[in-house]
Amino acid sequence: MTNHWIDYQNSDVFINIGLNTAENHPVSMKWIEKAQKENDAKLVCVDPRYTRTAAVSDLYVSMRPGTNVAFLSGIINYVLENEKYNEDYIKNFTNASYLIDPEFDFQDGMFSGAADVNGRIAYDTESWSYQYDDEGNIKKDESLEDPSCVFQLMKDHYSRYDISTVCEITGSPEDKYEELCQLYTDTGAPEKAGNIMYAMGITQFTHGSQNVRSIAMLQLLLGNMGVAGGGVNAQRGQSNVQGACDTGMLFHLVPGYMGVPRAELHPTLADYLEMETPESGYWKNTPDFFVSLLKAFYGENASEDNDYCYDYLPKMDDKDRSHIGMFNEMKKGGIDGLISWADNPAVSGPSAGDQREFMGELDWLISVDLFESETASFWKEPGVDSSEIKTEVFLLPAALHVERDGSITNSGRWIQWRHQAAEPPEDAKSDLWIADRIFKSVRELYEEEGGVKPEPIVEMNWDYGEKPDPELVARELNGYRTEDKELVADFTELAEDGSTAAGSWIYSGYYADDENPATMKREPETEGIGGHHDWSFSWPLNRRIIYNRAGADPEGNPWNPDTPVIWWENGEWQRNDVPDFDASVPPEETAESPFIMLPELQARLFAPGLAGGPFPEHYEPWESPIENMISGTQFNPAVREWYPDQRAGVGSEEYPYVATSYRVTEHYQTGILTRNMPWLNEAMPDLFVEISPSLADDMGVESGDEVVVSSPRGEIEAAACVTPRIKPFSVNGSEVEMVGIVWHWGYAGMSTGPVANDLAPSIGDPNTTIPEYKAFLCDIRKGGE
Ligand SMILES: Nc1nc2c(c(=O)[nH]1)N[C@H]1C(S)=C(S)[C@@H](COP(=O)(O)OP(=O)(O)OC[C@H]3O[C@@H](n4cnc5c(=O)[nH]c(N)nc54)[C@H](O)[C@@H]3O)O[C@H]1N2
Ligand SMILES: Nc1nc2c(c(=O)[nH]1)N[C@H]1C(S)=C(S)[C@@H](COP(=O)(O)OP(=O)(O)OC[C@H]3O[C@@H](n4cnc5c(=O)[nH]c(N)nc54)[C@H](O)[C@@H]3O)O[C@H]1N2
Ligand SMILES: [Mo]
Repeated sequence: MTNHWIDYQNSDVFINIGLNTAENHPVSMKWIEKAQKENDAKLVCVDPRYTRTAAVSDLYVSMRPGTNVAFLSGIINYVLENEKYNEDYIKNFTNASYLIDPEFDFQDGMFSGAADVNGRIAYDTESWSYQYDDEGNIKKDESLEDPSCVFQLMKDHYSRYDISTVCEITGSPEDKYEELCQLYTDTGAPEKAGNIMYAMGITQFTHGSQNVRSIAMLQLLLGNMGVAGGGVNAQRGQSNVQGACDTGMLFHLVPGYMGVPRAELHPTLADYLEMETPESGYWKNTPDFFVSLLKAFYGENASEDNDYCYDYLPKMDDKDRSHIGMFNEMKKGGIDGLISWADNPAVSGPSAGDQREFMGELDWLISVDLFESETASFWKEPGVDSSEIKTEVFLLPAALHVERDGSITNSGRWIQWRHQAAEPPEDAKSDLWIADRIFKSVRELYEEEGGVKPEPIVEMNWDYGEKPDPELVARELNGYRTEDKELVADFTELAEDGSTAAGSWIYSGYYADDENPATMKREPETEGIGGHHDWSFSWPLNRRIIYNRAGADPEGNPWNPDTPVIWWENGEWQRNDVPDFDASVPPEETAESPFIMLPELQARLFAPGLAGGPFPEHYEPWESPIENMISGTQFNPAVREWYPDQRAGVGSEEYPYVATSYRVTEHYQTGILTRNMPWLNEAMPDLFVEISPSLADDMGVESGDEVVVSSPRGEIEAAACVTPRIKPFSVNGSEVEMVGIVWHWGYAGMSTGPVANDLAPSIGDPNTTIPEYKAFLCDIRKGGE
């Protein structure tokens, strides 16, 4: 999130797109309702079905699953055609005026530079470059009129997304869609703040990254970034999913959002630093952060002479290490053992039935969990012959989050400490304790027995005490001077000469007082736009609204004087937040450089770095009932198809319905936590799928009847819930019916049911590989016969 939940009280209009705030993110709902009730703010809900969020919204607009790019592109086109953008903002703060290589082109759904590499489109991005003058400066046209400038290219690209074309694709009612366009684009007025919130109904697609990009572009055009009540706000998932990403849980990143080194590209530390460090922008400090990370990992063993033990760090090879890629490798017998830690892929993974089968190729599997999940018990799933499975399975009982100390980081980037409230039962131990034991035992084995390469383990810096102390982990995350172990005050103190160590640079400063982070006193609140800087710590630097230079105009006047973030007055910067720029200089020196994390220092309306294209383009999901109406390119050409034979073809007669999947309040994820609670099972006892009254009529089923849902990957039985909250979509003149699937069940625990993900396809976004859980094809028929 660029902003945070309490800041929602400053928003004028919200778009809730691809998430169900009322059910899945109830804490933020409170601040939306405050804005609605006290400031007459408007909430728009965009969702294929009428949710509980829709029920409290001021405007609900439906859309067919998997058409978010078209939906958002229509709003962008509306902004451009009706000149709703904040002109000052886009001229000064974005790359709207940059000239792009004249070779750049877009034809029939494909950008210039497309080349077929092993059956998949990999773009050569040379023609997506900026034009440079002789001195190496980017060429610009401040009038925004040059046909090669980003603004004109955008107008051209988006002119195809007029309201009626968009609604033909998305199946949205035109009147509601137009109402949304008007209401939301009014936040292009400088004093208005529009807030776009999203979650899995935006990301879980073969074009998920481009969906997010579309949101960012819309917010930039309207001048909604950096202001109070604005922002691009991903309501993150599980309570600490933000913290997990910050500390390196993603397969392609090390802690602090630096890329995992690649064997081929980065054989030495010097290669890595040279290629990964841009010449301008804040990332030019990458060497300080990366070397400090190596010092945290390898301690005194890391020195300049040995490249700070860079060779010990695992490197990425040409294998795909994403979830789908890992299971594909498992299928081929390429993986001996799996530690499934607080994870239940037997239910949560795409084409989960196949993934459970692939687990049988493992020699061993360790599940670290509170309960025996479907993953831990995959070998005794009903219908499976256990004698055929060679995998040895270990179950390590873990403590629940209230049974241990530690921090979690919420969607607003707030790092908050939690104290242990109860002792874990019996043998259950905290995850830190378990990790510590495993590490120390493995290290002991390497010390005693040697091995092919013991050094990366034996020389690792690992010292959190006998009974590992989470505060020592916190200390390391914060960072310290290696000489005297004194904590660094913030990441500006980190250095590339080995004199500092830091486990995740963005966290530097959160533990700096060496006090308990829960009770630490922070800067007092100033003017009061709801920053609450004295409560918890928000990375980076306790800044609550990032890119906040863009919250004031080039001269330093706040766009909205009622909710100023940082503004220039009486010859100095006044602040309601921690400045995201050099506040020792007057406004004119930062007027054209508010987006400090990019080398251009200005935000990208045109993004040359993204797989799939510099502008988002509508493609149908991998499986779709219709041909792409806007170009001849059916689905995102940049995706990797793992199992093409598992795809239902365009307009498939066998699988004519669009399936989507979602959550209910009463259950959590794969259900292991909640299906072991009798009272929650009573509230929500069985797996069900939601269908429209018209589809139910066609099928001759009523609510409560058993139905069978099938896809090329598998088949499940569920109870039908017939509800007018679901309606068919009118798409290009024909009706498309949707099947809404709740996915919280499996065969383990107290309440059992089929695994909905046996239906979902193993296909993902080319940038993130997040699977397309929210738009695929299925059939549904009456069951129990
Ligand atoms: N009670 C409860 N709360 C949870 C969780 C839980 O399991 N239970 N899980 C947590 C986690 S890890 C996460 S990631 C979040 C997820 O939070 P959300 O993203 O809010 O969760 P979902 O219910 O999966 O999906 C949200 C909505 O997307 C809609 N949708 C489907 N396809 C599309 C589409 O193409 N476009 C649009 N605009 N909408 C679409 C669905 O109808 C659904 O209402 O919730 C967190 N909170
Ligand atoms: N069809 C479909 N599939 C989806 C999604 C969807 O929207 N639709 N959403 C996806 C998303 S966003 C997510 S986040 C994933 C979630 O997928 P998973 O992470 O696999 O699902 P969880 O149920 O959260 O599983 C976590 C396991 O951790 C255990 N656990 C809980 N607390 C602790 C703890 O403190 N320590 C340990 N060691 N274990 C603990 C739980 O008991 C549970 O068994 O599912 C994905 N799958
Ligand atoms: Mo999630």
